[in-house]
Amino acid sequence: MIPLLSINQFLAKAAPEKTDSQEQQQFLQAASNIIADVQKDGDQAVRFYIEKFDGQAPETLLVSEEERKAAWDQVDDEVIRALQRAADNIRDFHRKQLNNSRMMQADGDIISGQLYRPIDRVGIYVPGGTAVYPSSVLMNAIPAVLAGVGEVNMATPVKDGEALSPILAVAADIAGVSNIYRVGGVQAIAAFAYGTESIPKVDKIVGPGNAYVAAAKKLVYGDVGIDMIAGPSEVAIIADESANPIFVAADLIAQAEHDTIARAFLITTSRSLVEEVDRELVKQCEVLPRKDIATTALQEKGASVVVDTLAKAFDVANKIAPEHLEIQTQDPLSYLSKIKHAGSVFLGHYTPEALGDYFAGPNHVLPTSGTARFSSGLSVDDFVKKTTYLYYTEDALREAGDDVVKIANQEQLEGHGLAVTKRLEEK
Ligand code: HSO
Ligand code: ZN
Repeated sequence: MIPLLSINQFLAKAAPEKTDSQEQQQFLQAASNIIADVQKDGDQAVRFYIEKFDGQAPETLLVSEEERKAAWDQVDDEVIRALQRAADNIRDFHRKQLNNSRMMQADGDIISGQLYRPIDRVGIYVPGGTAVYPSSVLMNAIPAVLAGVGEVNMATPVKDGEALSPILAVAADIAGVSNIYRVGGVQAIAAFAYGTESIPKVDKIVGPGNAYVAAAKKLVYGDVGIDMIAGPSEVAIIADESANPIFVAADLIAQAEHDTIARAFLITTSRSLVEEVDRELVKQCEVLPRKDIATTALQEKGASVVVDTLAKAFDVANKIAPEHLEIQTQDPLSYLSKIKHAGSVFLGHYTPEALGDYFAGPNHVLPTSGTARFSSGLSVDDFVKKTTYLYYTEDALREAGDDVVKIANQEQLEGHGLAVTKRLEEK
């Protein structure tokens, strides 16, 4: 079910998909027209595009307090408790990422340091469509709230002006979301980027979305901050002969069921495991509600490869820089030092990615398509800015003055040098 490839074929298949530039241009063009309209006509344009893409526009874009309260009665109590426990774990993990403002140097004559300050307002985009992901609400909003963001706004589409999915409303409450707006797609990104009569302009937009949303985020970047441009979700599993084929297959499927373009890779030192996993994939897919999606993804986007040693397996995984990396081997913790590029890592036979997707604490908004080579998953750092500061006494400036003037002269910026010498000549 999942093709077994040579190392070179495997690396070629696992390489980030080339963005077909013509297709990309179409997404960008469509997004840019909508953005221009929302910038010009505000709510009126937002409503026009909601009607065009999602059917009837809701009476009010903002979800009322009453509707948010009512949602709690429509969600099973046990589900609410599971979400609360997940939120507690996510909060505990992300709280430890918080940095304090600090002084770097304080010797009397010179004081310097760094302030950490939260972003004032953020917009969290939560996709609609076939799947509703309350876990993504928790993952995006909790780090923002912990970082001290003043206003966490959320936008999500609804079909035909209907009520918001109650579980998204409950997750938003648990996470501490301030306002929820019933709008999706490019029009939501544009509204967050430039503001409309009813939707506030934010300073940063985070959260995944489809190709149009990704194009819109690219276009508004600069006027607002964005977190990342997310591609199809991926997992790479490194497994040795100790791995259980049932577990390996289950985790490949958990990835593949996301989307027909989701990518699931197996890198193993055991040829017999490949065969056993493949048999399991067929068996487990058979009874899966999203069987068609998972099967397509496994066959078309998935791959397995057999390598001689685990060292080679890590080489291959580091080249892919996967969003998720699972290590289903003996003594998994001993391999931490071998990991160079990966979004998030799951160690051992009893740590499925699903644990991290929903519950354990680390974030599930992660760099895809090889971007783990240079970027990281969502964290509280995405919601704070660092401001440096400096204080010099006259004596300290005298000490540094000559050097500053020399560099200023090299840059032919005499005014810079004068800003120093004028002060030192005064007396
Ligand atoms: N695996 C997805 C996150 C997710 N899974 C949400 C289930 N719900 C991307 O990391
Ligand atoms: Zn998932």
